[in-house]
Amino acid sequence: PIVVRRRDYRPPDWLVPTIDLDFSLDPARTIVRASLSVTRNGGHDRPLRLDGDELTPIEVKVDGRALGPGEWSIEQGALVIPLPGPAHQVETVVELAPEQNSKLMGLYASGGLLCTQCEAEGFRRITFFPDRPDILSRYSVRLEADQARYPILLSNGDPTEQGELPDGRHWAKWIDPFPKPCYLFALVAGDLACNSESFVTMSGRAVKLGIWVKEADLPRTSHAMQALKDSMAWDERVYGREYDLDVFNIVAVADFNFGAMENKGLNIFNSRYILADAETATDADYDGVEGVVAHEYFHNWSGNRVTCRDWFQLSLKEGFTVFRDQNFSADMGSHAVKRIEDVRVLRAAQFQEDSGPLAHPVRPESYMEISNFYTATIYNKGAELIRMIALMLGPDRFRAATDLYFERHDGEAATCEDFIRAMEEGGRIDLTQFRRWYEQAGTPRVRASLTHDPITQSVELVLEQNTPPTPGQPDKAPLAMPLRAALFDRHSGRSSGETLLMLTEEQQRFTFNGFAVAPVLSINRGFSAPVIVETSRSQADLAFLAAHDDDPFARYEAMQQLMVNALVGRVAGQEVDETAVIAAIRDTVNDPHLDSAFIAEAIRLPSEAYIGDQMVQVDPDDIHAARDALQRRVGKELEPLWRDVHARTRANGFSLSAAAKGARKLRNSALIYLVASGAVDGPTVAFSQFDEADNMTERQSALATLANDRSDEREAALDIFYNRYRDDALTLDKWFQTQAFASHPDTVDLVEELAGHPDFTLANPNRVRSLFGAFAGNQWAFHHRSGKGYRLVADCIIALDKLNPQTAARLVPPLGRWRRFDEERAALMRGELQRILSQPGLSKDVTEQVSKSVE
Ligand code: B3K
Ligand code: ZN
Repeated sequence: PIVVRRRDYRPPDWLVPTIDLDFSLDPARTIVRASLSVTRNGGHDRPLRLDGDELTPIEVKVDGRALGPGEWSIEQGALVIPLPGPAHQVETVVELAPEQNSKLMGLYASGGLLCTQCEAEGFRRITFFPDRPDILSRYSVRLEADQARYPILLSNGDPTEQGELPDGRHWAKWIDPFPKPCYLFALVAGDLACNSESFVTMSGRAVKLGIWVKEADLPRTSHAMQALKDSMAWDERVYGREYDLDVFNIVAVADFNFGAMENKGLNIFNSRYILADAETATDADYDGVEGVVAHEYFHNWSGNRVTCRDWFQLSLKEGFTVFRDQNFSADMGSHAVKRIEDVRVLRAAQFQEDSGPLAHPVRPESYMEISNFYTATIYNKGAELIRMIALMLGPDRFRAATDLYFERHDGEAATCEDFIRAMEEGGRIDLTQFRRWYEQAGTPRVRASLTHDPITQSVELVLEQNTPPTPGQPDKAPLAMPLRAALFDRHSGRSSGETLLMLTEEQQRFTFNGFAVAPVLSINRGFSAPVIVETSRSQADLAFLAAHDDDPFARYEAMQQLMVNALVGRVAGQEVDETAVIAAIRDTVNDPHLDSAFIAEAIRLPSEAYIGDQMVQVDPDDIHAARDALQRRVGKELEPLWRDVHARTRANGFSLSAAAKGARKLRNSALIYLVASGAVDGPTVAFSQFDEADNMTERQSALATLANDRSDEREAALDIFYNRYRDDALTLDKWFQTQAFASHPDTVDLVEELAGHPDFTLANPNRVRSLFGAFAGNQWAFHHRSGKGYRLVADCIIALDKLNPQTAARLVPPLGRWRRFDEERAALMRGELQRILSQPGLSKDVTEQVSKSVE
């Protein structure tokens, strides 16, 4: 495959100020007529080149005249037409078969609907067009379809006209006044019902909001609607950004390659991020709906009004928009818990990516397939970079800087460099060194050591940073990072206040005076920089912070570090004092000043994967055994506490209040420990919770707890769950996912069985992720020493690649982490990668991920 490089960017040869599209829709045979006004950009004589993917032109016209076969050509799928003048009108006609489109890119059919997905390069599967984000065009779209089958016809912008036609067909016209890149084009046709409400913007304009779903799903749309209104109000209040069209529509579809898509005025969503009710959605699902609705809405400014010049700038819109949605969700709920969750995701997904063969900078230098770069690095690390800038600037200067960015680049296709410059000018700061964060891959490690001098009553903090090499980047330069720090008096339990340390050198010393006794260091509070901090704080100091730190993230972190030390010690066969861990857990649960959601986060043992990340070589079996043993011990020694917490957090009726959500979270932690304790009634308590729950949070977590061990209750609960939800795809996904993620000795065999289950299908990405995505993230099961887990995932990748390469490629990274495992496992993993690579006709998507991973 061809490698695309950032440094090769050239402005487009031809611009397309306007495009008229006419769709005659039909699942088997859709006719697309496009009329483009094209203008030559600069003095050159290069032909017009319109990208195409699996398209054959039925007709090509220039300025109204049909061209003969010799007057155009097809090169690598693209339609190439030499044109004489500075401006022309080009018309093409193509035919599509949406029902045959299993890639879910371009125009496709999903559950009786016709819908589109264009980002990144799907528009070229719909019509011939210069498919790059720096071509901004005004769209006018006419849709025509069978009225009975497709009564609703939607596209971007505002609806203008509609009418009926003979033969039961009808049509509608949509005009989008805002010039946009083609990746934001969308259409939907189908039999949809609408949850319709209105929002009045800050300047007093009424916007008609519509959430379109299958009729039966209407009752499950109210949370998404509330989230949409809250996001609109939040963006006005926090960023001064107002919505700009008269309508804002969202459509939920069942078959979707990722979460959702921010098409201008017509967001299309994976239904799992729209539909929610107490019967089927967990609290995490509710939060997911709120976060993704907000994310896509916020793209209207960070992405649509200001878009990306090229795909190397993807984090310009994604990192910034993730940062915005994270802060929105924090404002809607708990800042402390949201930060903990976001850091957990960053560490689990981005730190792993950054330490493996697929590591890449936030602004990559090259790609084979851009779809492979919708990564945790672009999204989550990108968001962390914005967070650091916002921290360095403070709220007022950050707001001045984003105002400048939006004003300066409104209507443009911008770059990360444009963004940084706006931050510098609007925020009055020099980001010269900070820019390295965009160029350099890899997670920096910061060593912090504190020495106390009782004579001068001072402490010296030495910070040393280094970033390990990543593919193609052997040498790393020091980064500029803001580290929030505080020193605590170990007797009073109070700190002398927080300071922001700017680490810019490889090694830096900071001196603090007025400490008669050595203080306890709290550093990277709030996870102010996305780095790994290594301190050699004792278990006693960590326990102190776990009890006294006034930064909730730091407090959580101290708990995690305490537990990690105990677990890594166990794996290494060392005698580590675990009483500090047990005491810290007990004290945290009993602390009356802490809210339940925070307590639940803080007392949770780190995941097996996270423990593995702390070790030079991952031993999945030993890690599993160590975590299991510690969990059992905590369960046993505090058994009365878990019984008490489990009983007292039982709710009287369902509510989505923060307190109720927190209580459910804590209740589930208590259940996990209670069952882990080995108490004989563990499975019955879990089964009762499963059976009596009036909400999915408690039901699914009880099921997940039961799924870990052999018991009659396990089998009964799985059967009940299946029979109750077999007709609801999103909930049935949970049935697959819970089993694939279970810490059960037979998981690998069970996953094989489930892959043959009549309800399993490769055609639906949610189902694939529920089974194979969850399984590949289940460290103990996936890395079964037989290698069977690797084989199952590789089989899935090979089969899925023929249907849906994008989703297939997303399953590759877990196999690519072979360097972190013992020789036998590494050989088995590489063997599977090689087997995948030897398949004939492998997609560009999978080829890129596998070839980078196998070396
Ligand atoms: N921008 C889309 C992601 C498109 C992914 C294409 N492979 C959703 C989002 O980030 O909001
Ligand atoms: Zn996004």
